[in-house]
Amino acid sequence: MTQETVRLTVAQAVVRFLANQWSERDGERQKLFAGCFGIFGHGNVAGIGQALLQNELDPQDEWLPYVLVRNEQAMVHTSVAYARQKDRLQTWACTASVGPGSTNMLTGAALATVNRIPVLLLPSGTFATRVAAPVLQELEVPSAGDVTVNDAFRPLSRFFDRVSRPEQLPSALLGAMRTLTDPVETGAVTIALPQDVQAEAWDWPRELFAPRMWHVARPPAEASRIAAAADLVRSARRPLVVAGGGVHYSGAEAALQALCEQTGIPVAETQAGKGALPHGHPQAMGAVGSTGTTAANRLAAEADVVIGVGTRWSDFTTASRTAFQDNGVRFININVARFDAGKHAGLSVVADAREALTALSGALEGYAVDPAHLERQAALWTEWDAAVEVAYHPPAEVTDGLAEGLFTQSEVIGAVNELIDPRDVVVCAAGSMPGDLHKLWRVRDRKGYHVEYGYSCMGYEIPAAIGVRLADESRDVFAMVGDGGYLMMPTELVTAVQERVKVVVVLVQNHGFHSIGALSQSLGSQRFGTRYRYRDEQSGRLDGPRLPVDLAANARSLGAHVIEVRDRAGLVAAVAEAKAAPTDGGPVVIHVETDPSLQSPDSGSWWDVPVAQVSELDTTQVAYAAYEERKSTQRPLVTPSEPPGPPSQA
Ligand SMILES: Cc1ncc(C[n+]2csc(CCOP(=O)(O)OP(=O)(O)O)c2C)c(N)n1
Ligand SMILES: [Mg+2]
Repeated sequence: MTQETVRLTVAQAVVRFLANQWSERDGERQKLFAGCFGIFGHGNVAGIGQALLQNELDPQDEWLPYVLVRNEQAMVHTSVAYARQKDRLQTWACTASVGPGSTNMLTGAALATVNRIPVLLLPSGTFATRVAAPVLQELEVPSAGDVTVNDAFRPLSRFFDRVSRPEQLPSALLGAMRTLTDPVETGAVTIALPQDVQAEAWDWPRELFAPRMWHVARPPAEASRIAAAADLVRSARRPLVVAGGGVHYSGAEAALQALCEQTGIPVAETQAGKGALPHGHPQAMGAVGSTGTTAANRLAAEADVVIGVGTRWSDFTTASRTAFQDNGVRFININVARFDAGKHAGLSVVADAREALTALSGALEGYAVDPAHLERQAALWTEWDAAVEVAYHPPAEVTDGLAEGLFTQSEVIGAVNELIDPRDVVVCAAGSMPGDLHKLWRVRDRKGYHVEYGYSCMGYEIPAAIGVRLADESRDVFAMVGDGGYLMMPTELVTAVQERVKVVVVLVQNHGFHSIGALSQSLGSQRFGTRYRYRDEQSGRLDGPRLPVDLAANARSLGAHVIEVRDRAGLVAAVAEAKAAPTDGGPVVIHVETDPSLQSPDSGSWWDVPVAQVSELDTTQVAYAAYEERKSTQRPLVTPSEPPGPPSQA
């Protein structure tokens, strides 16, 4: 019997295939792709573009909605944010033109892979046949005829393929879907599609387009690993859980809460893990590490056993390996990825977080921390939370010192936190705000906190807010963005206008890079090159007057509804107005000015950034001395978590 085939171009086959992919976990099913973002140019306009048009006019079986964006990097951010909000069960495809359109996606690819969030990238390539080479935007490598700019995606992608012949497409597509839906492997997935191949026709087996379900696994832990982990916890006097993003992606919040309530073990949170326990839970100690709370960092410094759950142990989490100061501190790493589970010489429990935490609760029956430890947690938290309250509501002696119309950043964070709904989502990525949010934001819903701090990419905020909103229209989304971050990527406000997506952007104007300025100063570099100023005619340096930049007018010109805050009553009114804005009314921008000299409360933690070892500047020499002192507190974190014991008898 001859096989039934269907004649389509490669691009038509890609679109039809993607529209028919589904994911499933715990019996819940959803489309794997909500749609396709893109910008057309040569390469995709007549390939994927033609296929998307045909699909929109006559979706045949399934529709893959197309959304035009303004910047290719941004569309990857939007897809990542969407996928994160959907616990990695659903994402978008991104199509871009040959050359710069495609390489604009590289930063987004790196961000997706670093954060382990699925996104499908479809860069276009120059002619596979090379008959007209070099075409516009073609990279010519004299020593290697088959290299294109798209090879730059290889190290950034968890799966990469280039379809140079139509016959290669099915295996490329299946490999891409497998990677996107694998909790261990997921990240940026790239299928490079040369422009001629996109438009080439082929007879495809009809079953290629049959609806396909991709099961997202929950691998359980080996029983012996749970037993070993439980033994180690039982030996601990001062255990601590560090909850990472894996707690959220696995939906393990309730399992974590049950474990902590049963045992009294306190929980500290990474950026991606924040909100693992709701604010106010007795075991919730908040942020840990360089941007941590005094409570979590004190417990971390003293901990003898640390249970990392779904964390990649970034330097911000470990305060560059100074957070854990107990000499014999040992780690248990619950992680679906063996790579992460092996870090810090930990006892590795390779498993889905929810499965492993549930099993660990069972194995820890009868175990609880000392009641004195519970009291200590409560006292430490009360002390920190009082500091947050003051930061949210600065006393008159602080506010009186501020110039007219200026706020502290903590005050702005506090106002937004207190005035929005518990289910609303805060979005952020770079600048001084992520650290402040990590410390200060009170999370009241498991999906209420979305700070991208794996790649900490300026410009993520606005496109990401759109992604979060598209993923869940029942929540308002508040993107907190600095003036530096805003200037990197205001463009997607236009996309939000086009799609009538309600996102609220809180644009914090402080005339430059407060974060890097403070970092520079602490390293002895005198805030060099971090302020937005005119170049002074006399000094020749960037220390002239402030620039006459009006970001409120800029946002307004892009079609956003802009509210400019001028006083305290105005701040409250602005948030209320944004909340009340129509759900399909497009973006709202709240423009507020802050005085960056007033910092948020600090836990005295550290982040390792090298200082010049020799310098003519006094400031750098002083900073280097301080640096060496801090360096001496770094720990290698190599204590074996499992002593070998005697050899087994044969
Ligand atoms: C794309 C990108 N470029 C550079 C950096 C390094 N960086 C981190 S924060 C920052 C300044 C951010 O300025 P702004 O958004 O105004 O926030 P503020 O520091 O003033 O709070 C820079 C340049 C980065 N994280 N991302
Ligand atoms: Mg700034």
